[in-house]
Amino acid sequence: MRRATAGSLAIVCVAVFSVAARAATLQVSNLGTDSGTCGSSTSPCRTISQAITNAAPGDTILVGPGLYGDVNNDGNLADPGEESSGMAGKTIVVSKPLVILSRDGAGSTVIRNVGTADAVYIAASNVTFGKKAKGFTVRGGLPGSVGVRIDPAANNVTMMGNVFDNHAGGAGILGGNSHSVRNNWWLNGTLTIDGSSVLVRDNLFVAATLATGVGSNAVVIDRNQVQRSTGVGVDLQGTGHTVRRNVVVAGLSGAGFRCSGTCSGVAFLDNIARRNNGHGFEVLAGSGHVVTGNLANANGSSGFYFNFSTPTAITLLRNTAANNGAAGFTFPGMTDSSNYPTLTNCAAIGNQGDGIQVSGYLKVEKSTIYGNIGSGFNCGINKLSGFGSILATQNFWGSPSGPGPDPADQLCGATSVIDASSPLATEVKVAQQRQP
Ligand SMILES: [Ca+2]
Ligand SMILES: [Ca+2]
Repeated sequence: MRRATAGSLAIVCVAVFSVAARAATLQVSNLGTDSGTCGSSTSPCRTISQAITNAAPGDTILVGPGLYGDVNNDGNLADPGEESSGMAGKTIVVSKPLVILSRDGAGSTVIRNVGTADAVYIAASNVTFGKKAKGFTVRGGLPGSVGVRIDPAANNVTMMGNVFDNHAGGAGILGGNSHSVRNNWWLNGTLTIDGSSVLVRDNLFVAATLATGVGSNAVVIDRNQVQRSTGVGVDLQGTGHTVRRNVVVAGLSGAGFRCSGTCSGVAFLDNIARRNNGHGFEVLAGSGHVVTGNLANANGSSGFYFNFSTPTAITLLRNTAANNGAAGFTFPGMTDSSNYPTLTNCAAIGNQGDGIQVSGYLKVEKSTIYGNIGSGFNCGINKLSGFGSILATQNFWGSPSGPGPDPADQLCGATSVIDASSPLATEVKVAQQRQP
């Protein structure tokens, strides 16, 4: 068995080596001329599309600085030197496994889209489009146009170092699985991940939304920054996603992070939602979420707003809600005696609304709750209905003696079913892994 494996490996190695040996680099330049044989350094192609046609699978296409696509900006691709993919509604079609790079980076290499077209349509697996400092700026088009689209049948696409400036349309729609989307800038519009096992890391979104589609699965959203989104910053549907170390700041409307629709089983780890107009973290659906180490600061509404249509057990560990416009933590939906939220080592500090607002059942332990305005009533915990009960022992309330008037926060609403005994004497340190 071992011998047979070694033999198979040798065959694979020979095959890979022979492909690598054959792989060529084709040149594209604004000074080039398209032909069936263009691509050498002495006779570069004019268009990326012609180089794709001339390339063999595994080749690299190296694109010089300048303008590609709708060169004369008249809204069509019928003029000399303009891209001609041969497919309606697609400005550039990547139909083979190729590595497509710019020589000088996104700052000086621009693909101008037209109408409602997909600017870059990736129809093959194992495509690389851009690398760090070797990407493209993709911009232009009318409402309905898309910066980049990956066909659902295409897998293992790498996109790096690009600027998608889709002022009139969608930033991207990524079908297929196992892509790596790193170090790109997404300006305006929405990037929607529709596939599985996609890594989205170190991207910058400005006035844009990062979304996962209804059927998406196991998307890793890591270390991205989302600024000034016009809607929700990170808008999640689908299952099993990991959302960690992202910062969503200054959203103009809607939540920083939202989980709704088909969203289920999401891990929110060490994210920051700051100064968004809506809630910091808004979870409206699903079960099995993990919510650990997150900070919601100075958002317009609640820091953490978790509203389920059916009772759902959820544990919030090491999360801080500070200085938000409404309650620090809000649980307005149903809970029952076996499915309710538990807050451990969390902090609700200085929120305009209540520290924690809930109806039904809740457990809060080893947490810090004080300095909340409580809508003028100094409420650390506000229990909105007599139904259920709250176990809130071993918390710090702003005074060693527990809930009460300033400097402590007090209990509000149905206080008879809140057990706030055994208060702690000092603040609990919330060990968050990431702070600005
Ligand atoms: Ca034109
Ligand atoms: Ca107080």
